[in-house]
Amino acid sequence: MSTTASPETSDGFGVHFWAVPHLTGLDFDPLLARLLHEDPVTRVRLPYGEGHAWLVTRYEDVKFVSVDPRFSRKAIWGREVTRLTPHFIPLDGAVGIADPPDHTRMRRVVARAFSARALRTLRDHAQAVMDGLLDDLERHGPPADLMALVNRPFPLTMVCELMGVPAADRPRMAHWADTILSAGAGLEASERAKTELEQYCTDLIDSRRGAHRTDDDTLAAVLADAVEDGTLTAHEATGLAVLIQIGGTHAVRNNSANMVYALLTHPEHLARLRAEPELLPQAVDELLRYIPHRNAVGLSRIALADVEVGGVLIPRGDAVYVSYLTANRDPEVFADPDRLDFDRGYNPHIAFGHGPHYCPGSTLARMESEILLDSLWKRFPDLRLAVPEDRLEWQRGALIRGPETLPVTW
Ligand code: FLV
Ligand code: FLV
Repeated sequence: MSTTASPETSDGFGVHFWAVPHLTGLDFDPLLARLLHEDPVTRVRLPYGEGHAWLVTRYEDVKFVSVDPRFSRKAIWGREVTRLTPHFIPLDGAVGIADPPDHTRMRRVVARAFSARALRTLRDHAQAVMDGLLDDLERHGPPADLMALVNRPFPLTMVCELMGVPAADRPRMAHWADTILSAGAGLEASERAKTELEQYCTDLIDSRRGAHRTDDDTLAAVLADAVEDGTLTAHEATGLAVLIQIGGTHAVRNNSANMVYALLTHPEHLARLRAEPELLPQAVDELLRYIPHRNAVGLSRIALADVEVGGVLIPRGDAVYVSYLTANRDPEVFADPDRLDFDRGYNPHIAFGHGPHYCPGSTLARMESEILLDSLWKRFPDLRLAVPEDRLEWQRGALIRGPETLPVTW
């Protein structure tokens, strides 16, 4: 067995030890890039958990694994699959680790709240929230940390209003989301945050149960109704709420900050977008494709049978990860994949995942990023970084990548 410590060497049995590096900016993980081109179905070992897991990186193979029912999310529960974090994120039985038909039943409950139609009615409100935050930014004056003043509060406010989390509880919500979605907070702090958020969501949903509610269209009320009528167990409702809150708070904050950073550091793209605002939806989709959203990989699946993927036999019982990041850079699907190209006509990216676990909040996330990018430069046409690019600090131990702060001036 090799004893070299390089993160890019395998152990002699074809298992790559993935000592996830501290990446800055929008740099693409070099190991991931190499695997996509040289070893597209391979095995990796991550810092926590046990043993190794398969890693699938090509677009078509990633889609295949994401939809084939022979790869189960449910079967990872209780297994110490090699992973990026000391703790395991979803609650037991939560939607992220459920398979159809239970999974379908859980998703159906929240689908209406996230439908394009429901979100169209939220759009005016979202714009008003953004305008209020930009008022605050203007009052603060330059230089200002966009992360603290805009990118954090905007998605936090939106998902909390959707769920029915009162304003006074939102700082705690942000803390829980950041602590749970981190590999650096330590096992104890992460587990405590999980327990506290679980209790909070249980109480929030409970508070909506059986009440004679009028005019309560919050997601907490929808979940409470589903518990009342027997569609969901109380624990399933809580598990859904927890994943929606942490994703809606933390992932959108970071991803949208990376979009702002991408535009601030690609002046030609920014100029183009400002000259042709109708490009915005297409530009947001290209940014979603291009931005390396996360470090390493998130949740695995277990092969319930021997399955061949990309010409490699994955034995029954083995854990399998997919990388949506590499799929989005696959040259078989995307011409010149490492280029940010707002004119990309064909862009079937899978930044929100694929198959049954496709992000239920994708429409909300897209809308938030569109409003953010549209409003920011309309209001502050000279917005620019307040420090040199190489002085920006990037979050350490992150699952979802993003800047620590985003100091801007105008
Ligand atoms: O919700 C999940 C998620 C969100 C995200 O923004 C990035 C991810 O990698 C994930 C994930 O892996 C699993 C989720 O349930
Ligand atoms: O990033 C992860 C993640 C994000 C999320 O919003 C929900 C999740 O369950 C997860 C997860 O399980 C693992 C991640 O790395």
